[in-house]
Formats: sequence, C-alpha cells, structure tokens
Amino acid sequence: MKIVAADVNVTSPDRNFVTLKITTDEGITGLGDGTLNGRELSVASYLADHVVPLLIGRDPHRIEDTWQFLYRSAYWRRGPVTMAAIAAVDVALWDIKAKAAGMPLYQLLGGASRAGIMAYGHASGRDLPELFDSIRRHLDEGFRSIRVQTSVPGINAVYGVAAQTSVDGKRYDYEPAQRTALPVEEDWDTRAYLRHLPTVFEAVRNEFGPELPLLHDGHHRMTPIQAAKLGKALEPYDLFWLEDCTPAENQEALRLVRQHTTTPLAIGEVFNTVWDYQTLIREQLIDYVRSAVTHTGGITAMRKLLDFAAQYQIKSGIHGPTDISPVGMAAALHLDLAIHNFGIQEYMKHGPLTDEVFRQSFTFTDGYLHPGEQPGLGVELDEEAAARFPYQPAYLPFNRLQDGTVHDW
Ligand code: EZ4
Ligand code: CO
Repeated sequence: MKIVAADVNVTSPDRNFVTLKITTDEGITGLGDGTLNGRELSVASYLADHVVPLLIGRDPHRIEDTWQFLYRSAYWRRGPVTMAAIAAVDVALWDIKAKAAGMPLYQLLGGASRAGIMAYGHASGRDLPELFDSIRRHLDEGFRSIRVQTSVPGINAVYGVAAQTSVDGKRYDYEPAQRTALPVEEDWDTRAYLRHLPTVFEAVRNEFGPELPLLHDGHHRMTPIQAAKLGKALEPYDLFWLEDCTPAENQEALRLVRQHTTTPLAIGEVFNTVWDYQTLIREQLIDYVRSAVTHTGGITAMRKLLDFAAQYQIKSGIHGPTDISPVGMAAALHLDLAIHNFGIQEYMKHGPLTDEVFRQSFTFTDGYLHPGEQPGLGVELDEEAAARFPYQPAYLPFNRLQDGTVHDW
C-alpha cells in the first residue's frame, strides 16, 4: 500500500479541531487528531508545510518507522506542536492498519483487557447547592466517578467552573478556551483556595457518602509546599487523585509533595514525551499518567510511555477534555481497552455541532465507555459539515494575582 494524499482539515463546530486525513492507493483512509487548544493553526501549518510532503509515497503499514522518521529527521526534539503533528500521522496510520485488517483498533493493540472503560465527568458549581446539583446530574447521566471544581470566595473566575459567565456565551460544558481576540484575564489567590477547598470536599463527602470516586484538578497553581499542604488536608476525603498540583516543568517538585501526602497524584496533560516523566515514573512520584494521545506523539508513543509506567504500578488517566477531538478520544478509548494498567478516562461530552461533523461509534453506558466494533478507530469526518464551520480564533485564559503579577493558569 502507498499513501497518495494527506489533507489537513481545520473546522470549528463548537470549538476548533485539526484533523489529518491520510488516503492510500487502495482507497483506505485514516484520521488523526492534531488539535492543540489555542494554537491550532501552528499544528495545521507544521503538518501541511513540513509533514504532508514527506508522507506521499510511503507505506502506511510502517507505523514505527514513520514515527521514528518524523521524530528524528526533524532534528529539533519534542514540543507540543511537533508532537501533536506526529500524533495526527500516527493515529491516522493505526486507523488505516486496523481498517485494512477489518478489526477495531483495540484488537491490534492486544485485544480487550476489560469490558468497559471507567470514565469521569466534570461537575462544578459556584457554590455548594450548584455543585451538588451538578454532581447529581452527572450521576443521573451514569457517571460513577466525578471531578469536583468550585468557585472560591474572593476570586472572580476560577478554572473548571462551568456556570461562570463566558465572554462568548457559548460554554457548553466546561470549555476554557473562548472565541475572543485576546485571552481572557482571570484572577487567583492560592491561600484563599487552600482555605476553601477542603471545606468543599468535606461537604461533598457528607452529602454523597464515602464510596463515590472524587477527583480534583489543581491546574498548576501551587508551589510544592502548598501542594503538600493541600494533599494532606484532603486525605480524610479519600480522593481518587489530585491533578496538576504544581506547574509541570519541574519534575523534582513532586518529590517534596510525595514526602508529605498519601493523596494520589496525577500529572502530565501538558507533557509531550516520555522524557517529561522520566523522574516522575522511575522514582514513583505519581500515580496516574495524564498525557493525551493527541499531544504525545500518538498511540505508538503513548503505548511505550504507559508500558514504562506499568513497571512501577503507575496507571493511565488519559486526558480527554473537549479540546481532544472525537478522533483523539477514539484513539484513547482503543488504548484504554487494551492496556493492562488502565486507571480511568476523562470524558467531557462534545457539543452537538461536533457530533454532526464527526460520526462516532463509541458508547457510554452506566459510566463505562467503549470504542465500538467498527474497523479502525470508528470515527468518520463529514467534510461537508466541517466546511460549514470555519476556524475561529480562540484563546485559553490567563491569571493575574491581586497585585497584577501573572500567575500559572
Ligand atoms: O484546561 O484541556 O483536566 N483537564 C484540564 C483541561 C485543560 C484544557 C486546556 O486546553 O485541565 O480542562
Ligand atoms: Co487538567
């Protein structure tokens, strides 16, 4: 087989998505997700300008060779734009291989290791009544694990709270990127957050009991000692995980957090290679790997990363926000089903327009996702529908402290 075409599609139903479609001389096509929230056009350009010309004429079955060729021949290593572009190619090639085999992709990855994929949803509220309603709604929808985010007294806009007014009026669940010409400015106060959050988890445990797995995302805002303090304060409420408690650049920060708390730690949604985890995994400083298939070089690289983690009893918690397209989600689901060290899968439902553009075969039943039995990934791109939603600039917000200092968002 030979690759005869590779086309980059940028579309904005509900939000922006970058999709690579690879076509073979046998008429089989494969899809890959290259969406990088707020920086979509950079990946589209990296693909169209530098990757597509290299793909034409190659054998689509040679996935490992193509991955190594794209990674090593660029000379410049890593980085989210490069790794998202490589992921788009890698996932499209796996889609093609599985379609050629007439099997759902998870079969080529070793077959199912479980019946379904436990997913967690995003509950949030500006106050406790609103948060409890949101948790109940998620339970009604079937979720059996729930992430909890709330507003904090004294802070106007906090990451993860869906009911905060959005500038464009279009938040369909919690989508932090907004279609504005400039990034929206939010505010932050770590001490106010540290005082408030344990009271929220105490109230949630009192209302919903001890069994429900609860998660929380610190979204990179604490120093190591603050994160250690929060982890300790949350121990009575038995979190499934505390995510991104410190900024991701410094792996050694997790040593300090780890020394002080038994709250399980998850990190990695902004990482893009196994190297970002070297210390974290080898020293067993984390419990869950949060990378997205889309931002980490695709299935080929994620499989190796998760196999490395497995040697240390560290499990998967693959990133699955709305900025991962249905194609990227499908790739995650096939991997989740096949690997042994599966932990949990993040699942935020996409908006209705996204579902018009991407036809999907996955199911969500009683809290468990399944990628379905279609050959390949099980996702089709409706290019006519996609063309109705041209790219719209959108940015993630940023934070300033009370005195005006820019803070991690
Ligand atoms: O803010 O994907 O755990 N999920 C998250 C996400 C991220 C967005 C950024 O694009 O932290 O909501
Ligand atoms: Co996160």
